[in-house]
Amino acid sequence: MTRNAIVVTVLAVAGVVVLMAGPLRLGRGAEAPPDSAAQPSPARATPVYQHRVVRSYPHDRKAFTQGLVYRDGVFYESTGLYGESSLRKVAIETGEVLRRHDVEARYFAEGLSEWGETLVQLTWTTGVAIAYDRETFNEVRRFAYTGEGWGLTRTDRHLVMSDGSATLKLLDPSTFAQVSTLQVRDEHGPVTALNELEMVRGVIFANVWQSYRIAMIAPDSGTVTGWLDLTGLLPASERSRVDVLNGIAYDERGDRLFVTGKWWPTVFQVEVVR
Ligand SMILES: [Ca+2]
Repeated sequence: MTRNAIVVTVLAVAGVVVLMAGPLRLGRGAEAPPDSAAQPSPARATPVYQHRVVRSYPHDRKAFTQGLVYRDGVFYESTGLYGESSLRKVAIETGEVLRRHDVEARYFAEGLSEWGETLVQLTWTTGVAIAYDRETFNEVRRFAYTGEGWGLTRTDRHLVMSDGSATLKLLDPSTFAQVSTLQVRDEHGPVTALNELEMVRGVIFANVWQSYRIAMIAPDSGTVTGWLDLTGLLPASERSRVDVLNGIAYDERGDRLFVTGKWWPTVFQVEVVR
């Protein structure tokens, strides 16, 4: 066989193989699932977790809750509205107010976080954060911030402040200077109306204003890694004369997650059902 004859033979065999393989490939393609690996994959849907109520505790119906913190067996609570704003120390089991400081009537108190031996309270649009001694509620100092202050929590190094947008601000706790920001988003884009905050085992929980949802936010990227759906948490019989869900506290040692709302009669201990 000449060299040319070998080449022709090889090409002919290859052609037959291609002809045979053609229909075979088409057949296999038709059987493949619609979203095969060859297609660009859509953004993954963020998981939505349900909740289970573990226990219920009484809550002051006159508390327009803006911030809730757990520490050493009690709640610390910030309540809003002009002329009604307060800082409170509250017994969990009974809802009894153990200590109360009334905030000046020109301030609408907002988010609350602990830092060291102090409690730090925001005042919505007035750009003033007030630090109190946690034991005595005596004012220790004031900080200035720009923009609105809604929710407040902390990491190991920073305070984390929401302002109703999709941006969380990381603040230097000794000066309130803005260190960086976190853009919170899920697969649909920015997640706005972030309100009360709580750090829960390294994840920032943020309840979304006027909804029954809590976004679970990765603190390094701002990505919402899960949604906690609290729909139906407040029984229908308790929904009169209440405002929205607002208030998240976490007992790290007891692994207890607490949520409540503005003027709600109840603080719920809830479990995330995964
Ligand atoms: Ca909180």
